[in-house]
Amino acid sequence: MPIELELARLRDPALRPIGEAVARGERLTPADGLALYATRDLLGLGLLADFANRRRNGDRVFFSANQHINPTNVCVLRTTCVFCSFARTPKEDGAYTRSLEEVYAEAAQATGEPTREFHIVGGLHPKLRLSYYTDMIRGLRERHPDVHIKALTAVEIAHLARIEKSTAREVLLALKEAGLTSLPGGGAEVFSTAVRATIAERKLTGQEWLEVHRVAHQLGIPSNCTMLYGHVETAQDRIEHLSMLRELQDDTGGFLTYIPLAYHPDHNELGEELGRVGTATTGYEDLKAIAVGRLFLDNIPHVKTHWPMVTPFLSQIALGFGCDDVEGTVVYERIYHEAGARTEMGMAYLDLVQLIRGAGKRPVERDSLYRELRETFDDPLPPAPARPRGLPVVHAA
Ligand code: V47
Repeated sequence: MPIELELARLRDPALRPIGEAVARGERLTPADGLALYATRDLLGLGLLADFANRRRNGDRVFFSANQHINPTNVCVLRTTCVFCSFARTPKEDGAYTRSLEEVYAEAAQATGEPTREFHIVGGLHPKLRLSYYTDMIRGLRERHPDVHIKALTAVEIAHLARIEKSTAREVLLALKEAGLTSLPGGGAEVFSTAVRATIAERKLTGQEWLEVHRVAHQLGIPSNCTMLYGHVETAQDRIEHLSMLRELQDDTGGFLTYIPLAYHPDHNELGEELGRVGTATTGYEDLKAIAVGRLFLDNIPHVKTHWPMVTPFLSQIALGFGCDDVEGTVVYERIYHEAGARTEMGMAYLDLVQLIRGAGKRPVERDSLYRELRETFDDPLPPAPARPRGLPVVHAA
């Protein structure tokens, strides 16, 4: 049945011409993007984004059975990335660096579970070499041959290239050879030089982040992309960021999904400075971030809602605001929980299925490359992943 866009339901006159462009399948301009951010007609914005999403994905919503693993929180940018609550200096309380055996022990939770992806990101450790990561990937592949490995943000890739006095291309080739499937989208934050100078001084520049992803795509490594919103950035900064992602995607087609990341202000310097401790983004902002992403990024196939950050409740509503993908089972989430997220550490497989169904959508289990694995959930389901509640054993760096 063809889907219809009821333009008469738009209350904001500024949305009308944009709605007509969306109905015709035309690309939105930066001025359109700014108007989308400016509108107070949240339901009108959602209507447009839902239309764009349904045209592409119907009522299907993807999810994956994944496990997040963070091998170290020691980070050379500890004092300059002021929005991050996860990083530690080597001697700071709570600093940890896993041995490979500890990583394998954490990953062993996947045995007998329907895990399809390890999502591995961490700090920029001053001493860990590329071989630590290639050995880790090989070891995980040997132990879990069916599990894809999505590992290391562009920032970590660039850091390893510096440590090895090599290039991002060489690092990516070595990781691919070891068994890497794809790159996660973290570290993008907001590309604006002024914003980076405030929140992430000394982190690689936006252009450098994009270049690592360009090279990955050229090497046949697909990746995700993100934008960290809800701190000091303006609507103009956000649209410039999205425009740069869209431009790279026009060139390479290598981005699989876009994930807007809601800034969490607890236990970090920026939150204190902004007087925002205990005050995360609002549901209104979160839904706008999803909807504008869906409408502006017309060439990125998927838009994912990250339930650990915005709550499963809001993620379910986001499925009606342009989102076709939900973060997976996760198992143990550290980065946002350090920053004050009050959600569970992980979500059971069946709960994800129910979350999606409860929004009137059709759940589709996927792998890291968005190959469809399972659409029927009425037969006996695989066992739900365990939900660890305590902190796993760590040793100081
Ligand atoms: O780059 C750090 C963000 C990112 C905070 O590719 C924070 O599927 C909010 O890469 N408040 C890392 N955000 C996470 C990441 C990711 C997450 C989900 C899915 C995917 C994917 C990738 O976490 C960092 C940064 O942008 N972050 N600190 C904070 N206080």
